[in-house]
This record gives sequence, structure tokens and C-alpha cells, in this order.
Amino acid sequence: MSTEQALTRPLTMALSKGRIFEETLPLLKAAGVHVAENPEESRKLIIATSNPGLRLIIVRASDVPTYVEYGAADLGIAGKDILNEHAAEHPGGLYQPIDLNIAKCRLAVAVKNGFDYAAAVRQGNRLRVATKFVHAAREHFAAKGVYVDLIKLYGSMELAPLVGLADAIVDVVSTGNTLRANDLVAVEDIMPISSRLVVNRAALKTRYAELQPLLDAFERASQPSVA
Ligand code: PRT
Ligand code: MG
Repeated sequence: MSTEQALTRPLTMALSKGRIFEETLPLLKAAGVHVAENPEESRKLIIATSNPGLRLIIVRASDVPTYVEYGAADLGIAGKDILNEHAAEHPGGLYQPIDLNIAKCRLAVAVKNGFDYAAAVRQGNRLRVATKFVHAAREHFAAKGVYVDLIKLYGSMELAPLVGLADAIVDVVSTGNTLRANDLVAVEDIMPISSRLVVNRAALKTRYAELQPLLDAFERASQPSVA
């Protein structure tokens, strides 16, 4: 993209549909920004806001870091699970100024009910682990000294232990309902997850005056409330 294109367009923020979009709306509201359209209904991928200087683009959750790193979006919001995997391939590619404390969950190891995980680990067995979070899984098991064969999946990880694809999965868990519904149980927590604001490194310099009020408002709105 030419520099001219980048400077004349409104600030562009990349979001994924679903929980991140929904939990970002109150933060935008706190910054005085209203979003007229719901991407679930309108199917539009570029969404205007009440602020002519800010538009939203709707992308897959895993693609948010890519849009922001390459400057197609100036800023974006993504889960730490996704950012952690992206950073493994592109270290330092994104500026991550604010933990927004939204879309909270945890990254965990889960197995089929009745699978003796402790024994499998103790006996030094080679564990087959299916996950979308290959980097986090590799680091977790390496730190424990457990040998693993990692199987990369893009979704529905919960199925893998049920059909014999893997002994264990590494996935994000929030209520735990999906694990329970599929006769799985979490046996280890890897890390707590929340979503962060990420900013393109060049935009941070060239568009700081426009970014600053948004960053300030997000920072204030995302503080855990003091009782
Ligand atoms: O869905 P898609 O394949 O497009 O991508 P995605 O799953 O990465 O996106 P999305 O929108 O589902 O999640 C975006 C971000 O929300 C993730 O990157 C996490 O940081 C965060 N988040 C918070 C979650 C959950 N909670 C969550 N529960 N992401 C996914 N889930 C899944 C979970 O894996 C399970 O399969 O939702 C299902 C229900 O969870 P339970 O535990 O409440 O039953
Ligand atoms: Mg999902």
C-alpha cells in the first residue's frame, strides 16, 4: 500500500466477529464511538463508525495480527492465545500496549475422561497432542520434559481424543461446558488468556495524534474496576 493511501484513509481497526466484537463495543462506546452495523447480520467486512476517522474491518481471529503487522489495519484486538502463536513466527512484529481484560479464558490441556494423564506423563510415554496452538503446546510440554507428537488442527479440537486422533488437546476453555459435553476433562492449565489491543509499529509513529485518544479511552475503560 502506498504511504498516501495509508494516510488518507480513516484509522482502520481489525476485529473478529463474535465474542471479541461484542466485548469491544462497550470499549468503543467509552471512547465515544458507536457502531451502527452488526457484522453478523450485515455480512459487511468494512464497517463505518460514528467517527468518520475510524472504521472497522472484520477478519478471522487468527488473521488480526497479520492485518495489523502489515499495516492493512492500524490497530486490532486479538486474544493472547493468537498473539502468542503469531509472535513465535514474527517476533516483535506488533506493539501490544493494552490488556483489555475482555474475552477471558484459559489455555489448558484436556484429555478424555478416564485417560490416566499423570501416568502417561510419568512413564515417559510419547503423547499425541492435537492443537491449533502448536507453539504454546510445544513450549509447555518441553518445559515439563514430556515427549509429544503435535498434530495441527484448525478447529473442533475436542473431537480429536474421542476418535483416536490424539491422547490430549491443548485448547482454550472458558465455561468448560464444551469439554463436559464431550466427556473430556482439563488436566493442566497453561496460561490465562485475555484479549489485547495491538498497534502497527509504523502507524504508532505516523498516526499517533489520531491513535492517542483511542488508546487512552481503551486504557481507562479496560481497567479492572475497583470495588
Ligand atoms: O472461531 P474461529 O475459528 O473463526 O476462530 P477463533 O475460535 O479463534 O475465534 P473466536 O471468535 O471463537 O475466539 C476469539 C478469541 O476469544 C480467542 O482467540 C480467545 O482468546 C477468546 N476466547 C474466550 C475463546 C473462548 N473464550 C472460548 N470459549 N475462544 C474460543 N472459545 C471456544 C472454546 O475452545 C470452546 O470450543 O469456545 C468453545 C466454548 O467454550 P466453553 O469452555 O465455554 O464451553
Ligand atoms: Mg471459535
